[in-house]
Amino acid sequence: MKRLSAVSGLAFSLAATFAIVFLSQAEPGNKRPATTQQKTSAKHEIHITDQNGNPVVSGRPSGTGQIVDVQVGPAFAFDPSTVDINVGDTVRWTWAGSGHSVTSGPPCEADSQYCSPDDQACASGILSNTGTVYTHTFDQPGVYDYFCAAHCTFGMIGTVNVSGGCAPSGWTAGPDLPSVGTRLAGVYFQPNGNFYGMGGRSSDVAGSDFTNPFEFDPGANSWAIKSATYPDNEVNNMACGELSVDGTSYIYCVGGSAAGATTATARVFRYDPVADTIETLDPGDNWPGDIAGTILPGGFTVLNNRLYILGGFNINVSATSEIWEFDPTVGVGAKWTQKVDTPEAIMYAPTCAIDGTIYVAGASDFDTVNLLVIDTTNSFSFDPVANTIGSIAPIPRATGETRALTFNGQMYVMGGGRVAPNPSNEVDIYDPVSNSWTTGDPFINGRRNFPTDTDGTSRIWLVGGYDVTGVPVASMEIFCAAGGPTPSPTPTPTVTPTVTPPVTPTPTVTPSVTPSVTPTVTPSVTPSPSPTPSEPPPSPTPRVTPRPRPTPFPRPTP
Ligand SMILES: [Cu+2]
Repeated sequence: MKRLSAVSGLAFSLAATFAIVFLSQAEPGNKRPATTQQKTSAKHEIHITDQNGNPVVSGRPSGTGQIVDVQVGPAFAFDPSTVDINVGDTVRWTWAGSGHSVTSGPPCEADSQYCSPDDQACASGILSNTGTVYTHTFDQPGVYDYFCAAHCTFGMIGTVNVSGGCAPSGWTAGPDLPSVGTRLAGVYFQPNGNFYGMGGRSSDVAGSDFTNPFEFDPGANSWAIKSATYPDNEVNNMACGELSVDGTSYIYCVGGSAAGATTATARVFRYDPVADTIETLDPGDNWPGDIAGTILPGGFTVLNNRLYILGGFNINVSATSEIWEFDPTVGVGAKWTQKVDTPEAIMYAPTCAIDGTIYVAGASDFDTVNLLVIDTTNSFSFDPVANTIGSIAPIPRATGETRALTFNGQMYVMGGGRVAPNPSNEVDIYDPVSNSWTTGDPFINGRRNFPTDTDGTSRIWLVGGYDVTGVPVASMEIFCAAGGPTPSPTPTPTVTPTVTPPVTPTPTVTPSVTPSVTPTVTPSVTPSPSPTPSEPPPSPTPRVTPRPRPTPFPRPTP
């Protein structure tokens, strides 16, 4: 409580500092176009070569251990704003304007993973001037966001997609979770590269709830039980995600229930995996979606340093439709904002975020007649900024009680479901650009209610859950895209002036600037298919049809 107040106070003073910085920066020549013109010529004076003396193609690696260049400024942009590199490559940022920083973290909150000028005091957002050069070598695959501390709110943000670093390609078995376990939340924690199983339980019997986080270290290929202890036993079916506050990243977890219970908590806690400590937030920050005290979080995902919870399960009563947004950086009582309702009530819903849009595909529903959790093909998109719902092509199979992951700009819906033939091992892939579905490599053992997450480019982890017979298991499976499924396009000497300009509409970024190569066109540049809010969402197919009798389903055990 005390700490949170200090944090928000600091955030405020930081914001004030940035505002001052911006104002002073804007003083000389307030006319942006003029400034831009002036500094565009400066851009051409930067000639960078690689270790072999060859000109470096901006934003694109040409092999292993390469240096990739990004220009900082002079306008409020990084150029290119997105680079795709391989593990072991280095990004070299060169300042073509003054008063900017490279600060790692989800915009606009530092996470202290790297920052200019020297990786020190990242949260203070030190600004540097023209001519500054800052480099960072990326040793782990993943999606690394960064921003300028002075101009983040003006859209001065960038992304480094790092691929590779694992082998062999495809699914392989990993080491068992230290216990059989189900209903954990899986979180990949980028600052230390580990995968966490948060909460959960070893059986459906009361008292079987886990008391400590599980940590998987991909480098050591082993699991550990951490020392930090959960604040209570209502740790099943939590909504968890990595969020940063004032230079530190945490795993925030919301809600949950105890094994065998029909009530649910609204409390929020955060786990610091580096310090191995858990802190419960002020009750004033409890999730308002569970005012009833019986509602579990539905689908959840992180976008722009906010955790979103879509729908929920009013235990053994009904699925729910509220969407809530959690911002960890603001004061007690102000963190939660209610958004538009989901088009149909959803629970245990596969949810992920791609390029600013949140997607749901497949979700559990509650059959209020037979009092059963069932699978559906409910699918839709949600734009948190416009606060609108859009329609998407529905997932081709019914599922639920699983997660969706964002992997190289696509949505991966991981197995799940409980209505025959589920639980499944199928991986359904949604491409938001083409609004279409394909299937990926299935994992080995069908399951549901299991923790899973990804580094975003190369690896997916999943473990535990209920197997096809409904029994909690400990087995782990690991997916690797060794070469990276979306290799950078090869440089072409041909002049292609018709390229899609990068997303930031700053005057400096004109296609004519680099006529000799095809600029890296990244998926994030392409706008998501605009959801058509006017259209009704796809009609749900709730599969209320009774299942074949031979497999009687027990009363749900949330
Ligand atoms: Cu800046």
